[in-house]
Amino acid sequence: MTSHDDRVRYFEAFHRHDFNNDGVLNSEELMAALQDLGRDEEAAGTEHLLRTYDADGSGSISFDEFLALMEKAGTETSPQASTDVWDARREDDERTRP
Ligand SMILES: [Ca+2]
Repeated sequence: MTSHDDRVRYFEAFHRHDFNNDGVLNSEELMAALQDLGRDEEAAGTEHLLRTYDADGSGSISFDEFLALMEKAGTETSPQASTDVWDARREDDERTRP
């Protein structure tokens, strides 16, 4: 559940980084907004989030989509973390090799 305070924070970050004032965030604006909220996303990670949460396929994130993103992705592991899991698995494979 997103608290009222979180919603206010997301709302402010969303609008502060809507640089061209079109009411939605493109990938650049989304990356800046996420950084403002303490999520340091690479450009590739931001593109991934944008594609995942762009419910209407507009290529940009509306505030509703941004809320869904922060509610779900805020607690999810980032793509970087899944790379770490892959590396750990690969090390295991090497260790079990004769
Ligand atoms: Ca915009």
